[in-house]
Amino acid sequence: MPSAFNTISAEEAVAALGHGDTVAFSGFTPAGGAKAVPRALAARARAEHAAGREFRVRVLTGASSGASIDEDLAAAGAIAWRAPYMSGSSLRKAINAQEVEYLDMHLSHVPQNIAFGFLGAIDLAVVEASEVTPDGRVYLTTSVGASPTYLQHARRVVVEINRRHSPRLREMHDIFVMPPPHRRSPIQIHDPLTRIGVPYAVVDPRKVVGLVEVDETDTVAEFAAPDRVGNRIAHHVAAFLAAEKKAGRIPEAFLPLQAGVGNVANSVLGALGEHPDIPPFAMYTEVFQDAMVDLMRRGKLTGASACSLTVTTAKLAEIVADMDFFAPRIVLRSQEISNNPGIIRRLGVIAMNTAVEVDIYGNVNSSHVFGSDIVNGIGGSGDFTRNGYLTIFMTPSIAKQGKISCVVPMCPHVDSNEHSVQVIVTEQGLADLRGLGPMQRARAIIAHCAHPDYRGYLEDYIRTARKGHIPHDLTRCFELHRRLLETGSMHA
Ligand code: 0RQ
Repeated sequence: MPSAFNTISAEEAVAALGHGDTVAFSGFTPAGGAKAVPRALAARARAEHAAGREFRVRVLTGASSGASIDEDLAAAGAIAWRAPYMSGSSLRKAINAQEVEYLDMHLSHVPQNIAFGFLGAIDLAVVEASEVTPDGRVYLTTSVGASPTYLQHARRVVVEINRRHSPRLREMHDIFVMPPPHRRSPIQIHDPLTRIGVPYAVVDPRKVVGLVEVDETDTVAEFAAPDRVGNRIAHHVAAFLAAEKKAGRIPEAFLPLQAGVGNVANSVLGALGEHPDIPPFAMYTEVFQDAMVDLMRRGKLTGASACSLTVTTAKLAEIVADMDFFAPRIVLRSQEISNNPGIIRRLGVIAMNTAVEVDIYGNVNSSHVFGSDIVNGIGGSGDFTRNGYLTIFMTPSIAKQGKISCVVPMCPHVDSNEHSVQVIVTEQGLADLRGLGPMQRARAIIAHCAHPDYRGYLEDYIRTARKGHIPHDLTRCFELHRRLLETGSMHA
């Protein structure tokens, strides 16, 4: 069928953009991200800079992005402002050098903040799809993210039609855009696989300035093979959840799991899959990742709700080749729904995320080294941690060959606080903080999670700290961090 829209080049797609404009790209992780247009935008920025003209744009995505945004566009000096999450090394450097303003947000908040103009107007949305119909149905690819909202609110829209992706991916999509408050009814999701929407996002066809033809895979990196530390953490988590079930605090049918991205989360899923006392389970999570494909095939993972299919090219090919099996078992939703606090609370999700460091009272830093240098961002970890039934944070007890203790007296930046964090796990062991006051938490975290090299220091800290509900010594609470800055190690 001939398309109702013009095919344009990626260069034409960015020709009308001006300095200071806001561009919203599809993509949640590299999955389903716009590819050709951000590269053309990087080239345009380089040309403008070479001609001595200022040219930087404000950039939104669903979450992190593929290389063409957080690497190429950032390296071209084309980004002035970025939200809501990122994970590229070029962009990280520019943010920490204060060359780019970065707004680190709970991912579930993005669509509403856009709809109500908290983040300003969107001049152009660039969204990857497998098809757009003349009446404006946009069939997205490997992620939903915030694309339905970007399509709705952008002044102009370019659709990257990516021929590489199977049109059958739409069978997994369940797209529902929440009406504004005060006209919201309860969201009728009672099971991770409940569907409440339609398989397409909607755009006003009059806003579509053109289609850009693309034929490229997502660039999702392979996971490293699980290492000893990851395996120990995974073992502790699996044993804990099995014991919770035995104690009747998790029902026989189990509860849906959420797992953050990364090697540790991948190892934990693998360990849960192997554990004889963990029954088949479902996931209500943000990112569908590689380990979940095998778990699903083995019947250990019965179904998953997510916002993106962040899988390697080989795994995606496996899924697409067997859509009759996978499509009924995977639902891809917008981030407003995949990370929705009300649904997470209702379903009783077990949230498992990774920390940069934790403190002895149970506060978690997921995002800023020394309290100042961004690593990636809070991502969806806060959405799930604040609202989960059981909320678990995992981290190795030490980093950089032991020069850093990941258990410290006070986190210099807090993403998830002592009121939300219930369990902390390192390769040393697991601290169950439920029901414990601050001193009890400190003793449990030091005894079970801190590395033996740092336990003495932390015990001394609570012994000598100023008494109070939460004992602290304001002259020493960042002593480990100061040592690290001054000498390159937290060791005395
Ligand atoms: O540095 O890369 O130079 O070796 O920090 O550490 O151990 O490789 O950690 O890749 O599992 O990521 C929290 C960043 C962990 C991630 C974080 C150094 C360490 C290394 C990375 P090198 P690891 P991982 C939903 C969930 C927030 C978002 C989230 C994250 C580097 O999990 O971004 O949870 N989470 N989203 O050596 C200084 C410390 C350190 C340290 C480690 N205490 N001080 N440096 N490092 N601990 C998903 C989405 O929202 C999409």
